[in-house]
Amino acid sequence: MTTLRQYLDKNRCADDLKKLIELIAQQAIPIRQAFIANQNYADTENIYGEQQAALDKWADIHIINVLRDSKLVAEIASEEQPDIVKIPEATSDYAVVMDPLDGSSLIQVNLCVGTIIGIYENGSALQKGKDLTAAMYMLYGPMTVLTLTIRKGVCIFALNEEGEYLLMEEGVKMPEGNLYGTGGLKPDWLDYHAEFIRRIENEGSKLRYSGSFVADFHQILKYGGIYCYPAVKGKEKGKLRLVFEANPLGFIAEQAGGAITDGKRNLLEVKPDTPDQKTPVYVGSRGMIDKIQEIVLEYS
Ligand code: AHM
Ligand code: MG
Repeated sequence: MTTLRQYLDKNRCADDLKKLIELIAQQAIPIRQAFIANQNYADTENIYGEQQAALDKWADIHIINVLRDSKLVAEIASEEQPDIVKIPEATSDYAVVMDPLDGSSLIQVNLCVGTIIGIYENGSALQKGKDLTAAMYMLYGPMTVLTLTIRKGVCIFALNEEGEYLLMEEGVKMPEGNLYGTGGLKPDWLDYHAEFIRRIENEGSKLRYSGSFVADFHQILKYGGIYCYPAVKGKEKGKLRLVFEANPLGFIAEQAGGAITDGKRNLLEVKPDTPDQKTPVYVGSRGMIDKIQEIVLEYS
């Protein structure tokens, strides 16, 4: 079977990028081991006013330390940090954007959560999603799975007992499926979103929503459909963050033939102003994205 190293070599991945991807992917092992000791909530909130899980903080500090020691990364923008972390002693100029532990409300119920990563060249974390050099996520489910793109399509690896990632699928294509998940309380949905959900339900779409974006995205990647975290009354920007969550997963979606939008525009074209910028998110199969954009137009 092809290992992660063999895949990166075969695809002529630059040396430092290869080291960086492998280094990050390996952190799935200590992060998984930290689940038992970090089950509870910490007594702190992140800058979004969300209570931090102990594992959120543990994974955040762990990955930042590993990246700092590697000297491969000049800047890190993390969902759990108030500011961009600068590493002046770095010898490479990659920038990493990350959600160290996405889906943290599910840690205590042992449902699937993951680590989301985007990698840019040229030292800056505040770039458009379409300019990502690589995007990946590790999913801590029954298996530890790595989904990766280095701008050459999407592939999925699984971690074996020897700590080696083995290629399970290459050239992953997101089908036109019928799964959907949506965040936001129903009474707070805006009219266009309610209409979209009504239409796709009438057309046979089936609800699948766990509360972990990365896990919900993974099943959309495999089976097709749409994941939504919409604008809602009183929260016109929704909940999810453009830089740490939407862009890496949207980039993977696009590499697999899917798309991402805020309802009006391709999110990968949006230049972030600040690391903590929020955005409504619709990500999934091409046909679903076309449909929500048509409905938004009808209602505007
Ligand atoms: P997190 O990064 O702190 O886990 O927050 C983001 C999560 C997403 O993974 C998930 O889709 C969403 O928040 C769930 O929110 P809600 O509980 O409002 O449905
Ligand atoms: Mg998150």
